[in-house]
Amino acid sequence: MSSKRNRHKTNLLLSVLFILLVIPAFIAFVYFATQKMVIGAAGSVNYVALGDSISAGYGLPDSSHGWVSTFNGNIANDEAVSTNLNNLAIPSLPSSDLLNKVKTDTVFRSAISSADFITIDTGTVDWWVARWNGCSSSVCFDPVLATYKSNFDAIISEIRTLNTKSNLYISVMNLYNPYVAVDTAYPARDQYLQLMNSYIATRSTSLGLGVADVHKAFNGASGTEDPVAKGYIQTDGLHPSQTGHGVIADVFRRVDTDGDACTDVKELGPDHKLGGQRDYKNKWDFYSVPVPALFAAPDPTKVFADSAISAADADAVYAYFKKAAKNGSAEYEQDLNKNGIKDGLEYDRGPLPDPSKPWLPGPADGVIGASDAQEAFASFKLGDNCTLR
Ligand SMILES: [Ca+2]
Ligand SMILES: [Ca+2]
Ligand SMILES: [Ca+2]
Ligand SMILES: [Ca+2]
Repeated sequence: MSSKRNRHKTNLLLSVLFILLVIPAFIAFVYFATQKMVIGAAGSVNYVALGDSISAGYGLPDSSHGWVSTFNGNIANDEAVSTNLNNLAIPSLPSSDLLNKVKTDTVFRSAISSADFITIDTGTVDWWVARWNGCSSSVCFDPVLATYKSNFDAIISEIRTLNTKSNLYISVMNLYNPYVAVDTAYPARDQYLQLMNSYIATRSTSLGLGVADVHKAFNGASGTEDPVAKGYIQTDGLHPSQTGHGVIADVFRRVDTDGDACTDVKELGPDHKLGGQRDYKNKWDFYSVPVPALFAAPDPTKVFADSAISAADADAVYAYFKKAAKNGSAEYEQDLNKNGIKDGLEYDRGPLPDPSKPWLPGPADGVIGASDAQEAFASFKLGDNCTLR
């Protein structure tokens, strides 16, 4: 009898244990598995590369090591997402042919319509063909430039018609000049290349595109540096070498359109802790400030906001609050780090536009209050950091 009672007791105990431990564990397992699936689905990014031989990786020992593949890996790494790369670049494709592809090719149109990231390199072939034909003056370059401008606008317009996602990101590579050292007798060639680049810069600003300033990386800020001498060009004298491809990928990766120390790629990501869930066209949505407070810095000309938010950022904001800094006050109006931005604006933010997103400060409201310091401190506590790793 006693053994029967014991068995009964054991069974009862096992049932209780089952209810208390196994069922909740199973529910938790199902819950987290579902969450993971949801995050995985949201974290997948479609990247489409449009362009010519530069994006196609022409002439490389292994074209899968071109800048497009590297940049695709950068997106995955920087945003902690999975990516689907569709490289549709075609060697020798001038801008007119790219426009035609975008307008009529079903493969292109389908890929564009579901893209999250699009990179474009176009114009090099237009310019190169004119040069190859011996063009060295405005007579033959003017029509090339006019056609390019019109194609550029039409390509972007068609892409935006096909894909109306609010977070579609398009970044455009400008043109480098591989012949800068050999074309010194024909200045019009470089002048027109730079006119094409000016157009890319102007239109990209008004259309909200990122610009990868490859020209600056290859030809320097002066435009006169020789990329061949830097080892960026293959022996054909035109296409980027493996080193050159690495440089191009890095330029695309580091594009920071609004200049808030978080890259466009980072800001577009799904995780605010990595710098994501932000706007790459809003300079004030990452609460990093110059540290220490500029008015207290031994050499303020060397102090700028960086890509990490620490307790010291909140301290610096608080220091401006203690100075009662506001529109019109000395500390607010001066520009001690000489970056062309009133120091007060660099520390000032407004109330959170969306309290469910405490990492997204509101625009400056003219007063650096204790609440500003609290917002900065909240961002620090959340651990937001957009540093590239
Ligand atoms: Ca940025
Ligand atoms: Ca931003
Ligand atoms: Ca300043
Ligand atoms: Ca404020």
